[in-house]
Amino acid sequence: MNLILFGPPAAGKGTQAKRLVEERGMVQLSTGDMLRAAISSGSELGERVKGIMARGDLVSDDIVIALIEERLPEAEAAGGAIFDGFPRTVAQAEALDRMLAGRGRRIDKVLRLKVDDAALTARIAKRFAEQGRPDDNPDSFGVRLDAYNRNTAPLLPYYEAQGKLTELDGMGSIDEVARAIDEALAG
Ligand code: B4P
Repeated sequence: MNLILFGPPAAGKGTQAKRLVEERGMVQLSTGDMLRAAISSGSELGERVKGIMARGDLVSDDIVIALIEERLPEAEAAGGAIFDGFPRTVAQAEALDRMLAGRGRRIDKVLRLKVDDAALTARIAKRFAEQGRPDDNPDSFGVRLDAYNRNTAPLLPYYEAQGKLTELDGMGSIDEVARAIDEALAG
């Protein structure tokens, strides 16, 4: 199964993807994690994206599409992937469909975690206080939310038209959201 976890920044995509990896052995393809790994390694790619991410802006489509393409064989070998934080633009969604179709695959489900802005802001303020992630500062988080509303939310009709979209309440506890995801995957 190829699954997209969809939602605004801090909706819990990474949190839930990691649980699904542990419980179901699925492969998580998180462009955010891949970009942060590039920054930590001090690679040329990391240097290019560091400032963009710290500001809260989206990294260019070419970069994230190439990162995903590189990992698709691994996901295919494992029987599918959880796409976490990708796609974030219409161009990325179209590229993903093309890359999967080229391998005789497709996206099976898109699970949207719905969380209101006040709850997102509270989660990120907590993580910023605890971990100090550079893009969790209030200014950058505002930019991230704005990027979601302008570039990523317009993908919802794209997946709805394909009959793949399931809307889930992402406001509950991590365990409650996990149960809602498991029910959606069973259905
Ligand atoms: P990401 O790493 O993808 O995003 P994230 O904001 O961390 O969101 P996520 O939804 O995974 O939240 P999490 O589970 O961690 O992106 C970071 C940046 O990378 C982007 O701004 C952009 O610059 C770049 N980027 C990545 N992909 C890109 C792409 N495709 N195109 C262009 N640029 C890209 O949860 C957040 C917090 O909430 C955690 O502290 C967690 O413990 C807590 N939490 C989770 N669920 C909760 C719950 N149910 N209740 C209470 N707290 C909860």
